[in-house]
Amino acid sequence: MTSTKLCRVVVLISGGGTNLQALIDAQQSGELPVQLTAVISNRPGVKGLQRAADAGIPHGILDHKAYESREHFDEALIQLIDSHKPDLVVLAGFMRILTPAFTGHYLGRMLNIHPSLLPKYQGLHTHQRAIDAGDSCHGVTVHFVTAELDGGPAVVQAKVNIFPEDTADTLAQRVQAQEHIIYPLAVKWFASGDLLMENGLSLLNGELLPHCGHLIDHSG
Ligand code: NHR
Ligand code: GAR
Repeated sequence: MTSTKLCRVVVLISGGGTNLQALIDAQQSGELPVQLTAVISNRPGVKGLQRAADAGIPHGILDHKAYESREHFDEALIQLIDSHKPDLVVLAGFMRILTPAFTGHYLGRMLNIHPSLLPKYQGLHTHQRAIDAGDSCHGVTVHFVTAELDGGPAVVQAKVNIFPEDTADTLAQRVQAQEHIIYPLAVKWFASGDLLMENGLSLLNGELLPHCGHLIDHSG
């Protein structure tokens, strides 16, 4: 991307949309020079759609239940997303596994935020799994999306403590506070052209990022 044209960002959600809100807030305060072009939810009636409406961002629903297969849903989703001509697709609490055809189409221009210190705890229920394993720290990772679920190259990771009295809910709150900082940061890096995926690896300012991405460490 060059600075002459704003990076067009389409955000996919399935729920509350607090990460979407963090992007909206960063954009509105001038910290995040992008155009939030559209918000798409696979679930009707979620709070994230109201957040988009309140911010004046075009938004729509593509209900996966109306499609007979993942392949058909993903084809329709590609059509809808591409009608907004995005430079970047952002998964923000999007809860449907995507087919290789979909991830291939947006390879190198789609990010996800996953609530664990990847490669630990891919998939769901990450906070409870970290507590059950007796881990002393946990966190969140922004990564490029590839066909491998939660397996694409990491961009940035924030690490927090787990305390003995933590429940999945208290831990999720601590992690989510970090999500709302690192996702706007990663999107800003991409939009400025500083962040690229090349040969399956993340590059920031031409330098290979470490395996966990750029690390922000609040643990210890
Ligand atoms: N798709 C691919 N190919 N690669 C990734 O890295 C993806 C992806 C789709 C979504 C987000 C992800 C996460 O951060 C994500 C990354 C949903 C599930 C899941 O099991 C797993 C991982 C993620 C999102 N979804 C169930 C399904 O059958 C449905 C669960 C539900 O609807 O509540 O798709 O963790
Ligand atoms: C976030 O904590 C995000 O990391 C997580 O869901 C929450 C969505 O919150 N994502 C996943 O678990 C992906 N499988 P939000 O809708 O308020 O942004």
